[in-house]
Amino acid sequence: MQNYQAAYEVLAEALTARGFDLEAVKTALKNQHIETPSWGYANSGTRFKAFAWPGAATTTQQKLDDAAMVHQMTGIAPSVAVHIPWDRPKDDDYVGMCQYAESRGIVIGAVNPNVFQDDEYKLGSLGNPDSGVQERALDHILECCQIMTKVKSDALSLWFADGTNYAGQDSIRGRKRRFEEGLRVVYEHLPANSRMLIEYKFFEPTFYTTDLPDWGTAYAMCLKLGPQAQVLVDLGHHAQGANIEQIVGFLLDEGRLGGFHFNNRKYGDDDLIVGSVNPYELFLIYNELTGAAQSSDQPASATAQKVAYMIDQCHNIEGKMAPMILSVLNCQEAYAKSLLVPREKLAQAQLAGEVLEAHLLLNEAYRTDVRPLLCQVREEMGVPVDPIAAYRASGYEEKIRQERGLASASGGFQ
Ligand code: PSV
Ligand code: MN
Repeated sequence: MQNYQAAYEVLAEALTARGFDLEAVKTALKNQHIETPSWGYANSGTRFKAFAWPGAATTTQQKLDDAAMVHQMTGIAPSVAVHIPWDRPKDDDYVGMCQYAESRGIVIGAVNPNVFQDDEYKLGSLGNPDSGVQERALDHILECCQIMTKVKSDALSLWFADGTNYAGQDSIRGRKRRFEEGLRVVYEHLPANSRMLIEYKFFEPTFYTTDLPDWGTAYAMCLKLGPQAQVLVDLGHHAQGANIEQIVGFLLDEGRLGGFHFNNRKYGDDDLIVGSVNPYELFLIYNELTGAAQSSDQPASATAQKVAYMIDQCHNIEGKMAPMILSVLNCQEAYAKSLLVPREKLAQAQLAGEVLEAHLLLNEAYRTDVRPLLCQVREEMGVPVDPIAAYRASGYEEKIRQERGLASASGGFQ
């Protein structure tokens, strides 16, 4: 899309005629932020095989370098989530890690504790029947609360692999109570002005019960904990056919939508490129968010403006950097389309019971080719008009292949 100007002029005229404030739309797009995950730059894959990608990051410095490059190409990915201990720095120099990120033009975002990879966690972490293991998990999460302060993060992002595989394996109510107690202690240790994001997942790695299986359970926990606890929606963590935009709308209206892990799925927790399977769903999710942000409804509007937009992907065969850039761009495109929903007209059609008209109005926005608009926005932001082409032409991929080679393991910050 190098010669996009003529198409942009036509689109700009059409949007202005439809009553949109083009400058406001462009400003919103320039302020969009999508956080990328440090682990998305390393080798990962399925439980059957993780195919090593030449040049994939192994150290946290490399992951931060890669995240900085994604930001350089897109202009809207200024932060990176870290996973502890995958990103644990040498001598626990978290301040140094934070400074390194800043020197690369990005900041550290959500801190993700890991209470699922060690042998002790075979029967769970906070939900484990063994109080010693519960304590160990708690200690690690509390350490992550301290790390948040060192890396200037305001989000503790919690996901638990806890659950059971067999009926009778453990007490369902007992595990619930252990979770309530553990999360309560974590909540008390949250740094001031920070949030705890509780991510749910309906199955995997456990297959009979999962302790936090759905948004309702996560929401109930948040209600018990307090206002600093909010729900994190990972797009791959629902049963087939679940209406995610409805979950988003509900949580926004309750002031409890904290953040997203964007990815896409066809069957299970597939962790594919955002928007690659169901771009319409992505648009409908953004439509809820933008509709709430633009409304005067509280707490929905304020909540929508503080949502942490994060990617959680696992690339196995498609490369690392270019797919990450594509995910960021797909979020940008969905957001742009959601900004083109005529909110007042839509509300009128809804109130009048004009079912087809309301549906058509929404779909008109979805069908708008916003690519020339996004090119113009990128031009004005001083980033490449075609970020993937620019990345390919940059020589970065060749450079990291040469410097890093082919590695399957992943280390921390050296
Ligand atoms: C679990 O499937 C998950 O979505 C959680 O967010 C983890 O932190 C992440 O994937 C990485 O394993
Ligand atoms: Mn996730």
